[in-house]
Amino acid sequence: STKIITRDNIQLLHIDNAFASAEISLFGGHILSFKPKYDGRERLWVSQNALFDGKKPIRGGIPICWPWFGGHSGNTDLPAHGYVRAQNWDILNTEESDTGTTITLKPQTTAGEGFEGNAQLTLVVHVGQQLRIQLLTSNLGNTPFTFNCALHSYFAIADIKHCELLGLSKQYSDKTRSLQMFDTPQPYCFSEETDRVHIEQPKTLSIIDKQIKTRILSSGHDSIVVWNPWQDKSSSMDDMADDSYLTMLCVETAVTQWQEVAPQATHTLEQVIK
Ligand code: TA6
Repeated sequence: STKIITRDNIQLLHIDNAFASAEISLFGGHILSFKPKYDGRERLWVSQNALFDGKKPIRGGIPICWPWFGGHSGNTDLPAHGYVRAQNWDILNTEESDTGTTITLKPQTTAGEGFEGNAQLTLVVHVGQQLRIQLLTSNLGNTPFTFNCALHSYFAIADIKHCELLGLSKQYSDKTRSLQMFDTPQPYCFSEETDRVHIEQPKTLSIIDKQIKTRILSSGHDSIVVWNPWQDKSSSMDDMADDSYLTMLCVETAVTQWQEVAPQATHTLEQVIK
């Protein structure tokens, strides 16, 4: 079943079926919750101080970064991670099947300052035993365009200090150390602010958190971004509590290197959460 509920200034689509429950904010096309029925464990993290004012991107869940990732390369006045996560989206279709519920959404416009392409953006969310998110970028024009995108997923964990990330092996670019390259640590544990772009395309990643495993399957990506703000940054962000960093970890399936889309072509970025 699906129903629309209102929270502050935002409409939330609540999905409940035999396999799982989920919640998607129509502001930002922003998944906020995914809870499989078999274990009842919430996979996603949303800040207790998140704003639902329909203006500021919600802190947590799965922000849709599009049509750029991070700061805009040409204009620092433009919003970080593009502009569709701060727009209202519309539901194009809702389908119930014997594997779950599929919701198709799109932003009210894909045009915005800082991007010239004639694009169509579609988010397809399948809520079943697993959560499957597909972000499709189509080129409706007759000239190619380049873009970035990311599924900037915030995972709920019991304790960042007893958590390990499996599946990355190449060097990464460290945003906390002037983008210098470092070897991926084995085991990959967390003890300080972490903001890393791993330019590699693992199909499967696992977060092991006090023996609880969350699996993340990716495709259509060229990078995996790993972020934990740690204590000082957590305290400095008005939509995070001082101790927020202890129970969240961002593992983002991303296209951070410029991706070209030819006329009439479609790029699909996919993340599956188990
Ligand atoms: O996850 C990587 C990152 O770009 C970090 O540098 C940090 O800024 C994070 O995204 C959150 O960005 P936001 O604009 O949502 O506060």
